[in-house]
Amino acid sequence: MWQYRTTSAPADGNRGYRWGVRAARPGCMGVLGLVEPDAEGVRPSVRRGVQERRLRGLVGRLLAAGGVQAGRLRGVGVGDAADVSLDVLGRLPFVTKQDLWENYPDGFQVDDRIVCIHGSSGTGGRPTLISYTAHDVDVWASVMARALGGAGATSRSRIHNAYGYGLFTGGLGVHHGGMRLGATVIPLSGGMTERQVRLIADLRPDVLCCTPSYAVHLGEALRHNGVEPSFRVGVFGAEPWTDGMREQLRSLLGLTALDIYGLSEIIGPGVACESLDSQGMLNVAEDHFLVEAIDEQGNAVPDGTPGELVFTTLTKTGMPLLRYRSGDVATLAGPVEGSPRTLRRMSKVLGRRDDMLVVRGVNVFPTEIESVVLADPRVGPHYLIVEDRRARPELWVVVEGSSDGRLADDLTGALRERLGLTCKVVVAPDGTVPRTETGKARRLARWDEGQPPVAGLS
Ligand code: DLL
Repeated sequence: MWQYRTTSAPADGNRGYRWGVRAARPGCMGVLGLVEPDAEGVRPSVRRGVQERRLRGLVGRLLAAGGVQAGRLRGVGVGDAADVSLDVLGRLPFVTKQDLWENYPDGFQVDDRIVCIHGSSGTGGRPTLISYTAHDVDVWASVMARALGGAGATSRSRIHNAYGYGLFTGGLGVHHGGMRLGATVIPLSGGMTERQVRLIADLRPDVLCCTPSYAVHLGEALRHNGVEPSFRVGVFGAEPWTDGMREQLRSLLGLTALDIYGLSEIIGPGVACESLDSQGMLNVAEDHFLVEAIDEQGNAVPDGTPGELVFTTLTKTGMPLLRYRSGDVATLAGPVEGSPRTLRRMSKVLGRRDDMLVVRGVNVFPTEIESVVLADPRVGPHYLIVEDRRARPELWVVVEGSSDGRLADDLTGALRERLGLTCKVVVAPDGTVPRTETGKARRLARWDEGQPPVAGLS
């Protein structure tokens, strides 16, 4: 059990899925129709049948390709697709990031009709590369169109896309999905903020897509330049963020901030996304990406219990993965009762298995600290957690804010209450914490020796 202190055309040839973008009324941002009703809105028992058929299709493809995953399947006695069902999923072998590294660059590719490659630089700068067939890109466009549609985007939307374009999946993932929806995508990529401000002033886009940290940066730049934001909704992901930050984004940018989750290994953004009606959780595109949550021993945890997310790419053909351990910890839940969306949901990512800090025996996820820090209105959106490992392990939390003399003490108390741990809180002047011009925020630094990662620590 995790010990921490928070409370398109399917690959199996199934043509039953109708393609139907149901455009919402312009200006309507309430509970919207589904982009793919036959996928998002079917009875869970019907979907289960689709998943099982696709799981067999996947296992058949892997066995036929004869690669690493085929060897492992045979190792547990699976020699034929008919040997598997959803009921025995828990007995099938896992794939890990380590496996991908050991078979770098393309040892997990099982189809040579590759049309593009994406990836991430990942932990310690070791790249992970993922090959996509045209079919995979089609699946990606489809799940991203659903994600944007669920957030209220329509064919009349203008999507300001400030996720990075390139090897990173953020930019092109939103691009494919926005175009599939019939919306207008403005491909800004990250950085060159002055130009972004100018285009927001000129084009008045209604949907903002970027990392939450860049959204804050952009919001500050708009304010600085006296440009009124035009957004109604923001689809923010690629890094952890909390409900506290949701409020900050709302007040800075005047939008409803929704969370989007994904990882290159599985497809990129669009594995799961919050919709306006999903009550703070993210709908998992589980007809394409079967999801499990497991404990440290690899056993399934019940809904509502934090576990590591494991994904199986049911329909991918270029580099499909069976039971890929994401390292991301979240809880799972069924659909909102009575909702037209019948997909299973995941919570916001609570932390990463490998980011969990163990400080003097207490396990802490950085997101827990964020939710305490950002709940205090005296604190700005920029903060940095420093894990001081020089002698006696300490946690420093550097925030920006106007110190009224009590802020550091109040935060120390609130953090102690939440984490059961005394942190050293430093209130620093505006601009102390490094800003992200683009890409993912760095909110956690390790201090092993020498100079502190940010001024003001001793
Ligand atoms: O970050 C894909 C993505 C792009 C998702 C744009 C959402 C928006 P990678 O670069 O491979 O892919 O990084 C994947 O980022 O395993 C998580 O640890 C983290 N991550 C992604 N989305 C979220 C999120 C993209 N919404 C890794 N909340 C994942 C928390 C997230 N962490």
